[in-house]
Amino acid sequence: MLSRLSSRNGHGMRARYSAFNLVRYGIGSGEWPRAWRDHEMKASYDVIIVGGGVHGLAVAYYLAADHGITNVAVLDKGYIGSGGSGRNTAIIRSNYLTPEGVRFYDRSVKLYERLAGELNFNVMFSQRGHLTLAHSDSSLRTMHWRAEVNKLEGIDSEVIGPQEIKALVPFMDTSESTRYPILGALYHPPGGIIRHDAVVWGYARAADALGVHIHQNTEVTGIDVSGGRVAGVRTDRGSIAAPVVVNCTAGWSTLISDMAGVDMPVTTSPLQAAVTEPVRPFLRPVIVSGTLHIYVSQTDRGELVFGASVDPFPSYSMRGSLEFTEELAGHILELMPSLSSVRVLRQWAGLCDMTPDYSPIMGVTPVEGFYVDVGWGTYGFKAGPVAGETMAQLIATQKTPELITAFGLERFSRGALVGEKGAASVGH
Ligand code: PYC
Repeated sequence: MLSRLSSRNGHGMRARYSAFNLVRYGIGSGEWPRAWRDHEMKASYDVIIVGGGVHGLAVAYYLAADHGITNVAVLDKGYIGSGGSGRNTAIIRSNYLTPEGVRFYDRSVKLYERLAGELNFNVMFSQRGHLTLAHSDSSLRTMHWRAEVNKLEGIDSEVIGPQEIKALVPFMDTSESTRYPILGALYHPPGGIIRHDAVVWGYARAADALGVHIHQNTEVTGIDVSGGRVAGVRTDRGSIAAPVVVNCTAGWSTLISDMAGVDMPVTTSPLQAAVTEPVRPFLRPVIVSGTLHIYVSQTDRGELVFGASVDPFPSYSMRGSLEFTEELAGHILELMPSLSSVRVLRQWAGLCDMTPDYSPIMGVTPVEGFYVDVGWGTYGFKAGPVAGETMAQLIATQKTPELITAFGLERFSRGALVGEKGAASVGH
């Protein structure tokens, strides 16, 4: 496996990276080759992908690996992974509420499970379990609902009680004397955390090795449409022709779609997160409390990664705020008073493109050749692989894969929403 980069559907190729290289470049005096290269921008490509996060890079990778479509450019106005892919809290799970959501995110978990081997890149996927706490009868009811839908779809999820929670997280106060006693939790053993930048770099390296061009610091300023068909994009480095353009942006998805004349029912709000100094490993599962508006996990380096609610206003700001830190600390200490002397090191925000039903918008648009993979709200990173795989299949075959038929843009005019708010880890 070490010397194979990808063997999906026979489009595999030899990797430039192998165990031999580890000795040659790690111990010897050779220089490690660049993981992905800079290229001259061509005048035309078969497919242009706007957005160099996990979604855009995954679409490029699966186009090349699964379908042999390699004349592909990925454009990012910054560096790859500098948007939502580098700003999320890297939680992976498939314990959703709707059958459509469960099936879709389960495929992503399966792809993530084999990603390190497939890309020959350690993405550090740690399936340490995921607990969504219930502090009220109504949230316990939703946990039971999710558990039943999950089980029907073959997903490992069940509702457990305070004693079982205590066995999984011994330091947590599960007594009845707290302000918000824990009544139970949805326990999802396959859930966990991953190293988000490694996923971005792994897809970028694999896509590059298969012939994809990655153009960083290349901002799309316009999209050319002629006779109802997409014709190409304009960028701050010149124009590029292409019969297929895919909008894989987060935060700017409405602005990019507007350039093609396609309206998106999306509003954009920041979601803040924070990380502490490293402490001894003491927390194995990911813990989410909707009532307390927090989620927390401990990384392999020992840092605690926290998040809370989406900021209650639309904005493109990606800065942290004192209000957030204050509220976060208050809520964390309700749940884990012993963390009172742990210091927060950094905080930041990512942009969440919220749709009316909290499900994504994926597939074709009224402009022929213009595709969207947007509207991910607070669920985007975990969907990267399955979004890449299904969008690549749609572009290559012109047939919408079963897994994403429910997520088309036209569902808003049909009133066929896929309500996924009940599966949020994040307060809204
Ligand atoms: O859906 O698991 C989730 C999540 C955590 C943080 C943001 N979204």
